[in-house]
Amino acid sequence: MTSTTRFGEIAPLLEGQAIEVPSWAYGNSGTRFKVFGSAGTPRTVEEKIADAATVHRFTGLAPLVSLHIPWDLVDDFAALRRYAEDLGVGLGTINSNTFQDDDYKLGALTHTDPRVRRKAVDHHLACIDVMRATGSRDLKIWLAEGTNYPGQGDMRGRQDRLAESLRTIYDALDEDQRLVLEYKFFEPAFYHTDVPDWGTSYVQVAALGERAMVCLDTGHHAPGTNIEFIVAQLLRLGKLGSFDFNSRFYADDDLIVGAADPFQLFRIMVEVIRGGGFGPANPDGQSQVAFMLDQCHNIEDKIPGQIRSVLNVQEMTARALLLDTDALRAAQEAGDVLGANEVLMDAFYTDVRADLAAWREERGLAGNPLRAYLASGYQQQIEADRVGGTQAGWN
Ligand code: PSV
Ligand code: MN
Ligand code: MN
Repeated sequence: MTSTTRFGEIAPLLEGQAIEVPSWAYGNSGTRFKVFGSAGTPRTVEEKIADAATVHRFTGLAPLVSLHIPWDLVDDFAALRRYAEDLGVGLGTINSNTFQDDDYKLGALTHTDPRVRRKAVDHHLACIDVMRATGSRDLKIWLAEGTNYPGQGDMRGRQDRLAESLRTIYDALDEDQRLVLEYKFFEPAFYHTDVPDWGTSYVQVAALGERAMVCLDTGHHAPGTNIEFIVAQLLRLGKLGSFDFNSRFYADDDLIVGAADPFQLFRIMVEVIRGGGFGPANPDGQSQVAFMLDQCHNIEDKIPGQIRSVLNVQEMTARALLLDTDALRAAQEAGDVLGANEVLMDAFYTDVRADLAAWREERGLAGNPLRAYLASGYQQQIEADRVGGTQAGWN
């Protein structure tokens, strides 16, 4: 069978693919050495959402925008939701932020001082109120907490306090809301981190209940980590809540997903599909796994960077869907080591770009969304309109 025939078979499965884009990807960002400004940077939350809606308009792949609080704090979140919906997108995951307040220098949800812990918990309760107004399903928690020196803190006591704080937050969620706990192996704490790995995140969310799950940020692992194994395990346990997709060469680089290692993204998508994490899981059509991006565009333009990112996810999803699972299973069961590997590599090496372009055109989208965006005049327009402003939020 030709790859085009096979593509025709998997094309319907691509239909509802939804990738959440992060509001902060549209702002200026950089390293601790320098943040380069870029023309046309959004001055308000509304402008970030308008840029995100533009990514969706050109790709049909990004119907939700994830917000970070307080970077995206506004007076009226219900009005912000209407504004987004008028532009054809919804508001997605709400990210809490306990990493930019002096009170949290030694911890937030884990702090020894009950006053600081209460303040951090209250911030999450405020985020849940935001979710009610925005219609968001997921509260995403990433904690910058840990210690820099052996002996500095009681690691075990910190786990206990974390569990207690998370319990209060989880109990405040509505029935249709979820909590996703993100892990990261180091940074900004360097000796120990309170939620460093999927195991710790799993232990903490498993204690909370069904609607608490793990968030896997692809950039948050040591070099050489087999991330697709973690994906398989979490799906097996029913605990993979969401992805923060990005690419890394060295640490938490936050580069365009699929740029550093498209093969890894393919392998991850193979396990997502194998584990039932792809496609609608609920009657409302929402997937159990939220496919978010968590990226920054330090030197490239933001909107084209986001367009490239969502296309990369779609491309590796299509290749993963092309995997001949019957042939793979037969080879695996026959102990045909190289045969099994060949089946997998055949799918990975299948060039789906022309098929995807045709698929887009059938849906009234441009075959090449990146070129279409660059030719649309939107970039020139925002560069002219947003002169002299300061960027929204803080990253
Ligand atoms: C932390 O490195 C992280 O991955 C978390 O998801 C934060 O919310 C995000 O980056 C901030 O850019
Ligand atoms: Mn992240
Ligand atoms: Mn990160």
